[in-house]
Amino acid sequence: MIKNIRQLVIAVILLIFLTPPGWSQTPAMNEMWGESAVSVDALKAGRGKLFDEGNFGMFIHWGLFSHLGGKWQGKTYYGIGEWIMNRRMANIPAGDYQAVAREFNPVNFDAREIARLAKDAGMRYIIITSKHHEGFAMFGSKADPFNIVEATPFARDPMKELAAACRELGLGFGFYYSHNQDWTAPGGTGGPKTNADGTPATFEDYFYRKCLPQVKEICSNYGPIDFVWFDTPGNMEKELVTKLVEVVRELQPNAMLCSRVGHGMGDYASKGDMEVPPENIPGLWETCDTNNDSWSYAWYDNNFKSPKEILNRLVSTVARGGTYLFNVGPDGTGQIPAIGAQFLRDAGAWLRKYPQVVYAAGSSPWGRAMPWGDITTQGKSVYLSVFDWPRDGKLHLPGLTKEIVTARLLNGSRSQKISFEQKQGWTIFQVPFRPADTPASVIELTFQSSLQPADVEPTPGLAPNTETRLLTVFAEVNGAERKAVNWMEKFGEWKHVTQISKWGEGSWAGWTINVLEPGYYYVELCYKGKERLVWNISTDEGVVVQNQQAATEKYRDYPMGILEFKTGGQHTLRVSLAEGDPDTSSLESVRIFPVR
Ligand code: JFZ
Repeated sequence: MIKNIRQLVIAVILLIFLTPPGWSQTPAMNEMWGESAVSVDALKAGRGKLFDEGNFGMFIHWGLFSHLGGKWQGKTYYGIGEWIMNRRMANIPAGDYQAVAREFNPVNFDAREIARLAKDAGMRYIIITSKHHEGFAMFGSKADPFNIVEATPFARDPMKELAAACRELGLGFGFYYSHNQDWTAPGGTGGPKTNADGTPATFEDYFYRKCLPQVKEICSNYGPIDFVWFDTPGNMEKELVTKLVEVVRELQPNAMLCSRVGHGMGDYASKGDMEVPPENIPGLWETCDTNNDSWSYAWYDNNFKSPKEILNRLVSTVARGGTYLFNVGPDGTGQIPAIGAQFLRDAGAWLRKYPQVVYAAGSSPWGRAMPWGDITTQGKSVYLSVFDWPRDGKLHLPGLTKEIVTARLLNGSRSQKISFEQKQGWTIFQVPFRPADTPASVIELTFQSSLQPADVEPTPGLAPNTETRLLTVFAEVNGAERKAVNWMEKFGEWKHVTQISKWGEGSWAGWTINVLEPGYYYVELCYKGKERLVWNISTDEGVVVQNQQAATEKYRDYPMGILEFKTGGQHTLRVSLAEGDPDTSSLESVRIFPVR
């Protein structure tokens, strides 16, 4: 009992400590982060074509924090670099932080080079931090002297240069602006509580003296812009958010607002950071992701996503119906780290060969990713982007019920016809043993008319030559609780999963799968929990796999045993907790792969 109270107290302290200003860990979290769904009014209003069809943009986090690069007074702080000022990172007093501006001189900044990189990567627009939570304006501001033109030896307005460079190359352009959090402006959320003269500062002081005038500046001084990306609205009042929206609408009628402006007022939904959602989502939405772990430059962070991973995430985001905003972090000299830049160019080289897979492409009629890659559509064509090429000459596609007119393996402008057979609800393509291209090969299928979700039987398949993962998002749940959970891996690096816990008497999670070939399969469960757990997996054929394995507080795949499917065709599979704490035992997915 005492132990439990102690744990409760520790949990409450941790929760308070770990909740960033302007964020909330309550059930209203999605609303706080401005994730609420939005309609497609923007398209009707004539905005948003670039967003809707471009599908791929460059995000840039650049500010004073880039000069610090994850280090303060000789010590490295791991996590998202732009939060280094925060009390859970280096805890830098506002005055000390402001003094950093005197050292900030990004002489290697070359707007044309950055715009050229975005273009070469196949991105269609750039959205850059004009002011992040630190409160430092990366543009010349009359409203507040803490800006790059006035407070640094650099004394140039790099936003003018970047806006011009984007225009020159035909790229769209937009600004990120932290409207609620401002850690150096008196009255800003997370900022000093008193003005310079010692009088108490209110949020309105910050809003009317700095935020609103600066938003007018970014909407007036850089020509027509395509985006204003407000962030972390927190508890900001609707009246104030409305004022910002009105200013943007008046000064930049074609600019798209992301939902993080707050109060459901955006043109499109911004989904949780750093993730591609597992299921198709209707409407206009974007997922933002970063090229390494941090958003802003950090000296140690060279965990760059490979060209293959960039493309896989991009294609999957488009296949889910979204737009991919991919971030780079220039360093304190203004340069984008070379490895990240090269990987982007490599990804762009592939996109130039297969533009139809991404630009203006439609979502996958299957509604979820395939084990080998993902599917996008364009008119009467369907594109299978195969990132994990089969080794046995067979590519398996489950559930297609419409007649294929042609099937071709593309390689740039060349293509070769491939044959296929259809059985038990599967289409099996005969493909060369070697992939046609890297990091992904593309197969184009054409149909008499465009392929619709109604032309696909959505039951996931279990193919004999690849692993299949059954996610709890898609499970039928009986007597247990399914919920989406988020946590920080490093500080500010969010991970998101859907899990099933709170197992009651007789509760289970179930899936229907279409098994092409009967036989033996290894089955693993991905879960977290405490001590040792016993899970039970059973099929409609009466096959049972029950086993005990360890558990840790991190999700991990644990081998359970061999599962036999005695016959092919549709089967159901159920997972239940046989022994262990029903509350903390959390199932994330089931992994099945053939023995042979
Ligand atoms: C915010 C910022 O605090 C961060 O520094 C970065 O700019 C990022 C793009 O946006 O952080 C968030 C905001 C929302 C979520 C996660 C991190 N979210 O909805 O999961």
